[in-house]
Amino acid sequence: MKVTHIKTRIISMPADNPLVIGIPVGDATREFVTLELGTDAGVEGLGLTFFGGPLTVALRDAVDALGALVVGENPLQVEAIAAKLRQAASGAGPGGLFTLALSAIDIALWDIKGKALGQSVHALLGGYRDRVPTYASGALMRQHPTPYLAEAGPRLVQMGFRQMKTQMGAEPTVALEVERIRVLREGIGEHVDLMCDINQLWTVNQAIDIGRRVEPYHLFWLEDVVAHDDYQGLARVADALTTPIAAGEYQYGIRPFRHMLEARSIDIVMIDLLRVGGITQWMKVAGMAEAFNVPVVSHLIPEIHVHLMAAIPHGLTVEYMPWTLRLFEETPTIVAGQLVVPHKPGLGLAFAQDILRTYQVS
Ligand code: SMN
Ligand code: MG
Repeated sequence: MKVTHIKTRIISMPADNPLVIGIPVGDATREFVTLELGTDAGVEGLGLTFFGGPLTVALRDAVDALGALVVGENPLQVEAIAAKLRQAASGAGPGGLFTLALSAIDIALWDIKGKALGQSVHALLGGYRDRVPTYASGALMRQHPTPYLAEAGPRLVQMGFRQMKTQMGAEPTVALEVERIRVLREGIGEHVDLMCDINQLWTVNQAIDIGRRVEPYHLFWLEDVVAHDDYQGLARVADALTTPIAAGEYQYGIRPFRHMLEARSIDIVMIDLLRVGGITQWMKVAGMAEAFNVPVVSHLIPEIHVHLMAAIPHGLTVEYMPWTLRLFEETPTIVAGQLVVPHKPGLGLAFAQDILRTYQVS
């Protein structure tokens, strides 16, 4: 089998989140680069990537340029293709646009592999379980005022979520930061898991101070409390708090995870499918985490991450950030707070052609 053609598109969609109710998005948009990789066997794989912001056009160009080098290759030889692309791109990796573009191709190759073999990607990667816990994300963000959280948290529980994530890092005082967590915990009760993301906004001392003050509300994890590459600083926070510390979404490639794990910076590894380099690299980090006895969680793109998190024995939960759902005809359902793993060959996804037609800008 050989790759015969590639097609990329830039999709610009309204920046909404179906879990956010009562807050208009205005005219904000979110950009995605989609990839369709065709083969001489008639099997087609799909991939996607983003994080381009104003560089989305450059990201699409990068996928096109790398994709052109994949034409003629055997799509089942995923590592060989990645090695060829790395070498061709010279020093343009391991971070940034090169890796984001490589990820789209890697994802499409795994989709092809699954379809060609008649197996789901989840089965090819390990097939550990059929359902994975999931948590509501993006609905309780730091720009939403505390009274909104008091309404939105219980609403997510009514929708069936048993886990949800909020954010801190933008309130003017420590007391107001803590108040957000107190109000949310009171609203959702004791038996719902509550995570909190700081997105690198605190110093080590702030993280220890505020982290200690919110310990009575037993957060499921505190995420990215300080700069993503301050491994020693993160380790100080992790030592000082009982609350598990999660990080990893900002890391490019696999090697930074080695340093985080060696420094004992984190209690939970969060892997971003696009920044790590696609499915192939995601699984390597998951293996590294397992060797350190540290659980794994995913970042964004729940439709694809469901396969990966269901393949490994030490996955905690899939982030249900519903940004990409509308790109696809059908996405995994949630039953009793768990995502159901699709059993169709490959990723079990098909781009929604009407959405592509409506929102394609290039
Ligand atoms: C996040 C990061 C990037 C885009 C959206 C949301 C956030 C998360 O850090 O963990 O969901
Ligand atoms: Mg995060």
